[in-house]
Amino acid sequence: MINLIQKAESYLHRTAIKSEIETYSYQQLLDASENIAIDLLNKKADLNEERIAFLVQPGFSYTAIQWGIWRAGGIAVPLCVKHPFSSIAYVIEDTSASIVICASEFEKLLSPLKNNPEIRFVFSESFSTAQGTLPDIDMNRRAMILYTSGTTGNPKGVVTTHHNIETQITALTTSWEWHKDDHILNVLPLHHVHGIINVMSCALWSGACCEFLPKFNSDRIFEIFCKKEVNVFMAVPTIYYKLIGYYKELSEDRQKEISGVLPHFRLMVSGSAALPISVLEDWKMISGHTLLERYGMTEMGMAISNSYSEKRMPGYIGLPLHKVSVRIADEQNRIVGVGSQGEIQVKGPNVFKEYWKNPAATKETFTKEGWFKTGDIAVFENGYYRILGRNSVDIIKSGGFKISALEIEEVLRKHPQIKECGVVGIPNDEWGEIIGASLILSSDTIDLEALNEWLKDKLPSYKTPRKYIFQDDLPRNVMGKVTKKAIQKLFID
Ligand code: MCA
Ligand code: AMP
Repeated sequence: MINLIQKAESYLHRTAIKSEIETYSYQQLLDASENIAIDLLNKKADLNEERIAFLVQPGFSYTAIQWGIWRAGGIAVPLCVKHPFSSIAYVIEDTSASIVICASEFEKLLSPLKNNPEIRFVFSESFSTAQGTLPDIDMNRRAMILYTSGTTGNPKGVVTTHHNIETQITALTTSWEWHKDDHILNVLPLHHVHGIINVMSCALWSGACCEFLPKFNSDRIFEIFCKKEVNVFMAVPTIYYKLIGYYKELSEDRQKEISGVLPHFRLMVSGSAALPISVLEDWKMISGHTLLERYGMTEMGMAISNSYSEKRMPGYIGLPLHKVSVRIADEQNRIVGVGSQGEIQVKGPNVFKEYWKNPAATKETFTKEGWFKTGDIAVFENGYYRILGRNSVDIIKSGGFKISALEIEEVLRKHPQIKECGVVGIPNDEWGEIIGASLILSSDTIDLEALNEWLKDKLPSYKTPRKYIFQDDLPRNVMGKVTKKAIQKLFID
């Protein structure tokens, strides 16, 4: 039994989802998801963990499809609405999805897959209606696969069970005191934990309302805030940075109006990347809120959080959430003492089951004692955890998205005019980091506009380099290995 869905029975007439034009009750969500489940089953008794990929905009349809897949016994594989075909095809192929659900607006994008006899295509607007029985779902079954970049080239599928997901949800609903009268605005993409679990699923678990704004837009966000319905907001630091910049350009009257509304919010959260103190302070001036900063990862949901009701520590991520065990360890996986830096390692029912079809990577990421190695470096001091950085320079965080430098390098190397390259993250106030690429050309010059155009269908836009430098050779250490730190320095200088 999936408790998230079961719980909806007790909120039937409350509003579950709000989009710009419509509102939908929990009853409508249950009815639509049941209908979808029966259609997906197509007379089978159980999808038995078949992977069902879906490409729809955030909104009621997305939620009903996710629940429909789960109720039919399938694994939900949400696709990113902003990704180019190559990234979407990679996920569909890697998961061997048996069904692909797409909104008709994406029909053209997905048309090259249409002739694949292994895949059944369904339009999200046209599920058939039929009667049927739904299977009973064990909580230890696989529920979702989300793709995340790692220190190897291709993104990996992170598999979570229903039990993992429920633990991730309840850790937050209890710690942050979610309530059925809450109303959250969801501006985040729905192929990552932040938007799916922290925002959408926590709201639905609580009987609260989740309002969707599919395309990020500062003006629209403030407009919605000023309707005084929303009382909870969660976003990545880049979004707060953009909202602050937009607010500063507004007239004094409008600023007053907004700053009169925001203090009435119950909760405002930041995460997915380090929150700069300057952003925390500026947002406090505007909203009266000290943003609650928390720390998480696709593989484990949220692990560490500042307190909801007690003092929040700027620059710190707080303490472990309910049922989550955390330790700081050195490179030999030995616990280090208070005040010493090391890797954050995590254990608990929130931690994912496995990387999809990748037992070697799964094994590699856990210690012998079963601690998940996050790759994040932190210190425990003054009674709280503080993040210092990552143990790999090849992981970049930009706009809250995790990006593998190696994945971008692999693509760049395929360009006929590029002989060698080194990709790095460059610190940036707005994006956290922006991507820089150091190129060694096989020709005298390169047309960067044409290069960006060439990259368009090979990489999502947020994985595209924003700055380039050209070199005769990449900086190397005495062993001849390229040193990324030296490349980073070139961009910063
Ligand atoms: C876009 N642009 C960028 C970048 N992305 N420039 C530099 N670096 C980037 N990374 C530029 C574009 O080229 C364009 O420029 C302009 O910004 C607008 O592009 P667009 O794609 O429309 O961006 P946007 O819609 O404004 O998006 C910004 C965003 C987005 C809303 C901050 O990045 C976003 O939704 N981030 C959230 C990611 C997230 O949810 N992460 C959670 C994963 P021009 O105008 O010149 O053409 S992490 C997670 O789930 C874990 C568990 C956790 O802890 O939470
Ligand atoms: P992802 O793999 O996209 O789920 O991103 C997870 C990564 O985001 C973590 O491993 C951290 O590097 C980073 N992250 C999440 N929250 C924070 C935070 N509050 N401060 C610093 N980094 C964070």
